[in-house]
Amino acid sequence: MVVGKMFYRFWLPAFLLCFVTLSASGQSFRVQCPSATSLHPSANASAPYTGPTTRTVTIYQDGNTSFPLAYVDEGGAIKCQQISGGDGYATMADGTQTYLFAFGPLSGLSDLASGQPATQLGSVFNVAYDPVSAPNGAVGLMDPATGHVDPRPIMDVGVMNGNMPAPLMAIDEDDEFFLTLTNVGQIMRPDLFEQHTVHFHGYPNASAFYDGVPDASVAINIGGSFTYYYLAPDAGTYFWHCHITPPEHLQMGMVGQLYVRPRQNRVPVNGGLRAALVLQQNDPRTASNCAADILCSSPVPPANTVAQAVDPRTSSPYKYAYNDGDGTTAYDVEYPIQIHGFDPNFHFVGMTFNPENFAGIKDKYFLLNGRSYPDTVNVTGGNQDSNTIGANTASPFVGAPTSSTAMYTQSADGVGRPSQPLNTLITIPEGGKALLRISDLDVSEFQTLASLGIPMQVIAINARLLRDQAGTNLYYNTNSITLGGGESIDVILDASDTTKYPAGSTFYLYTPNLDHLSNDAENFGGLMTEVVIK
Ligand SMILES: [Cu+2]
Repeated sequence: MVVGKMFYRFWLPAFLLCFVTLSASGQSFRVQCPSATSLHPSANASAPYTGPTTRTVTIYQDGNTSFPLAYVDEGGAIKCQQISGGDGYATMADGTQTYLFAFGPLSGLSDLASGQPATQLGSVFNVAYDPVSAPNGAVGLMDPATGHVDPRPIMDVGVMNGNMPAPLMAIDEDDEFFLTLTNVGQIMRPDLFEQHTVHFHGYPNASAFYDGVPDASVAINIGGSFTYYYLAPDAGTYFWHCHITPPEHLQMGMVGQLYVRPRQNRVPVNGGLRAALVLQQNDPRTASNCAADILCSSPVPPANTVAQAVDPRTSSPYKYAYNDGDGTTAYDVEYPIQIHGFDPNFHFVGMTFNPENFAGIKDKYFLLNGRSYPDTVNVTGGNQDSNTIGANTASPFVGAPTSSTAMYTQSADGVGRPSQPLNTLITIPEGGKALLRISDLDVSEFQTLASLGIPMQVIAINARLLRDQAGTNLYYNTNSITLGGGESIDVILDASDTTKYPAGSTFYLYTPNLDHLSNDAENFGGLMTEVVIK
């Protein structure tokens, strides 16, 4: 058969065009959030915890030889989240716009805009984002079965939409967490071909693939997606960050918060907390011999008969920071607080095309959840306390609520949005307790945070309950804590004495490093926030 010139002139380019169109139609952006796994036959399963269940699945070798595999089911659910890696801007408390290398939300947008974790159940995640009908769904999702996404909405939402800190993540112990990172590129730095990763700091990761350390694993290129998988480990306050050129990508803003709620939260009312902890210690998957292993995360208290109860302030069963077995880490409200610092000169150079002075990093903005005082206490679209989105009800994309005094940053479409969605206004119900999940990802400075008036009870450091091997609590009261980058501390502010801490009173969390109580040249601000009893 003779192939005529016409073939080359018309059909070959047409064929190549089809090929290019197919490749460009989003095949490189994918998302993964299965509706069922062996461990969680139903994506939304999260039953009260009364002990482990042993299950058996049949697995196949060579396609035909089958044998049973037994495993322990401790409950939990499948949780999913999608994030972008790229760039954006944040506005500092003195009004200065600062360039970021940053992660942005591609799911859970509505929850994030109201200060909530953006981590979702499969039933919420697997519905394509719509400002009204699915404000927490996955952006661009075309087909949950294949994970096919449309790249256009991904780019529309993801480009220049970095958040500081990065999108908040929270999972429950025993959850399976599918986290998709999509690299949308850095439009302000087209000379860069920066990869990004997710490093879940402190996660006992058996697989380098999901650890995000590029030297030992994979990194995500511009135009690509990768789904990280975690089986939620021991409860505690962790954090996450990009692991590409860490001093640069961390200083520039690729840092986020991540905490794991304990299995003990799922003990039904009247169920024994200590009994649940004993069951946990007998779980063959996470068993640790606490008599011999100093790394045992939650030694069982010697004797205790505390049962799960209903918290009169929230009318819900008590929540706990850890699997304590004795109820001592119960709290009414929780606030994730991430400490960070920005060097505006480094950020300016990071936006331009000049070499960065790594050894010369000198922070001038001292940040709690990406903001300095007084912006730390400004509420954007809502907050954890009210759990309402306020003026942002229709969509985080509608724009800035007119009632808010919080700093906003103009996005690529000209609309102002909070790129620092988390406030740090601690609101404690009268007679209640607040859990502060404090993490620090500052690159260059140690930071001290002090509490005036309400003592800080330190219950855990680096996601480990302070308890000796005999089960004795080693919690201590202090008025200040000091952290370096890469550390976390869990603190309970106990305002249960209503004589000392009556409704209507205000207290302060601030740094006694007095030069850190400033916003660059502005001599009032920095690492400070307010605690309000109401
Ligand atoms: Cu990065």
